[in-house]
Amino acid sequence: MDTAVAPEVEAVAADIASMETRGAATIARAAADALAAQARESDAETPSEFRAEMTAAARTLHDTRPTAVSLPNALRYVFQGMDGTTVESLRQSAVDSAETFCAQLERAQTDLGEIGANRLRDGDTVMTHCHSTDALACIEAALDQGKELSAIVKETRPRNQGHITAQRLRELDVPVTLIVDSAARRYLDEVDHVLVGADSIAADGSVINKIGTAGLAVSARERGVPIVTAAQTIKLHPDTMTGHTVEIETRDEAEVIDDESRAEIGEIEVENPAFDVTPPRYMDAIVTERGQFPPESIVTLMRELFGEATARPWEEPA
Ligand code: RUB
Repeated sequence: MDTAVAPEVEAVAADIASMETRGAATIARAAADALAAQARESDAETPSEFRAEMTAAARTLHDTRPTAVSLPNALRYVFQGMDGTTVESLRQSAVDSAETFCAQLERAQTDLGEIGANRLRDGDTVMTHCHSTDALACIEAALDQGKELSAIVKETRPRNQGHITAQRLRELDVPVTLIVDSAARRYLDEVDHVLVGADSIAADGSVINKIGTAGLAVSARERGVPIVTAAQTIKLHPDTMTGHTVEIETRDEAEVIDDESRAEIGEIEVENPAFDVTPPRYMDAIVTERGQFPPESIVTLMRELFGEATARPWEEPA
């Protein structure tokens, strides 16, 4: 039997898959909102029908992009709060749970920003990679504290999310220098901090973020420039506590090279991994809304937050 998935869920899933909606925190919010829409729009007649619809919606959202754990963590959160013996009570609790999740998400980013801002001093220059709302929250909080900052922004091929960062920073009146990714090492001598976000953080403290982060971290360490990951706790990947690895998304080859240029070159392989893994030894700190952690100690926070429970509501039998 095909279980009804609300058109809004299908639309949100399509936007996440196409990266119209992108960035781990934004994806998490969109997924929670979509589950709330599913709950509101459901015309299920029995609690089990309602749960089956919610599971189908969760699966549709879950199967869009594999690397950012904020997505399954958002789904888990909404399902944990969904409780009741009638369709109405299930509906209301799911909607409430999604709303609480989104409110917490916003608060976490603000709190994290204030903690991250403490690392930045007046007059500092920050290098960024990709576009991370968590990283930007740290810069924004530092500006609110009256500090003046400037930024060197890596364009972040192939999708150029650095352009979004540059635009946001200009809206905040921060002077921006845009560079190509391969110029990063040269400009590291001119920066005081490297600030990146995360899609997932593994139990050993590895940071999974936009491709290019790992190379940047190695270069930053070699140049003696501190590099920090700004990541809300929804980026902590519970499955990695039991030995699972984080799946790295591979995207369309056409993001790397257009068909015409490719044909001119001749027969080549093209690969387009979207994320990479920065080992904990190359990262100075992970800043969360719960404080700043040396990467190797993040597992203590993960145990506290998740215990051993890693429910997978999108896999429940419908
Ligand atoms: C986005 C990316 C960002 C993290 C953190 O990749 O790698 O650094 O998602 O973002 P993509 P945020 O553009 O492929 O989604 O701090 O906003 O959650």
